[in-house]
Amino acid sequence: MNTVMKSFKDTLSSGKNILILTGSGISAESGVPTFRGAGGFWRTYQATYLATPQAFKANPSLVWEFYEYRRDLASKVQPNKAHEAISNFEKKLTSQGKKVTVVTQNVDGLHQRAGTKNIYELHGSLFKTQCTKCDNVEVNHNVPICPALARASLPEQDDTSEIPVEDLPHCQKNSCGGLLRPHIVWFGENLDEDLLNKTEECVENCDVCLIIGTSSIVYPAAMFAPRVAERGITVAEFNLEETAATKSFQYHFQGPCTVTVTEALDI
Ligand code: BV8
Ligand code: ZN
Repeated sequence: MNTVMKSFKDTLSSGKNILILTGSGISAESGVPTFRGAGGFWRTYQATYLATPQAFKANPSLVWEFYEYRRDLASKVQPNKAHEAISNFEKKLTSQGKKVTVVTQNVDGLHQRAGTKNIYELHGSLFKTQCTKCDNVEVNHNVPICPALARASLPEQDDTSEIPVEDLPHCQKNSCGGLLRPHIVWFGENLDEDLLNKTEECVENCDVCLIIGTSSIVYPAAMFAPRVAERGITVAEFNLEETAATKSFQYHFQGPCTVTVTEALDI
């Protein structure tokens, strides 16, 4: 093991309150495209357009096709060694009376399927819906979520969808009948206040921080790890390449996170 990794692991071994921040890069080796990679959603399908309240208002069927495609994909892939390493690390440290918190930007649910318990999904979940009329939020793992979306595929460049709005998922709570939307934070939407407060508390109290598989471009998620570093706390970045935030961190471990994270958490 190289001396830099050894020195990080020594620091990690004395940590009692570990914050682990993750982005889409941690799910890449499971087969979930990242937002900026070659097959990324954004480059090809303008997710920055589709992941907005404006797009949903203008064309709810197109946005639902985009999300059903991702629900189908996420339900078919498996957590990878990096997700598993984090889950095993949490179990081990918790048994020693220490605390591990995962704060993820991901909406694919792979951390939870790998067994992670203490997790905040900053940007929501592909497997939760919220009602546009009564705001009811529900877990929904049905794939397809409704018959009309059974053949959802990534929408082509032309922004059309033949699915009539009445065939999209609607609220079953009481007799509401409101149109459902994915329980996802879209661009231009605020994050959940309670989740933000809990994340801020971790940022202020953690004694070691890992930031894994994120380009640190999207705010406010991108500001947490630099805030930890400003407190003089050790932050280690795990990424295939340097990012916008690398210069703020004490450690940068380059490579696929199934290798680097697995090694780092094996303490
Ligand atoms: C907000 C859910 C207050 C959706 C997501 C103009 C108008 C309005 C807002 C803004 C504006 N300009 C800027 C903003 C703020 C905006 C923002 O940050 N925009 C960006 C584009 C600059 N933020 C917001 O709008 C947020 N809300 O600010 O509210 C407000 C309100 C009104 C007006 C102003 C402000 C809400 C942001 C949440 C958006 N929702 N997700 C969905 O999933 O469909 S964001 C989504 O993209 C992800 O959740 C994630 O956060 C982000 C993608 O980033 P990454 O996860 O980092 O993925 P990426 O592909 O970029 O990078 C992958 C990394 O992994 C790479 O570095 C790669 O090298 C690495 N990697 C790849 N493979 C591996 C690997 N590393 C290791 N191993 C590997 N194998
Ligand atoms: Zn409702």
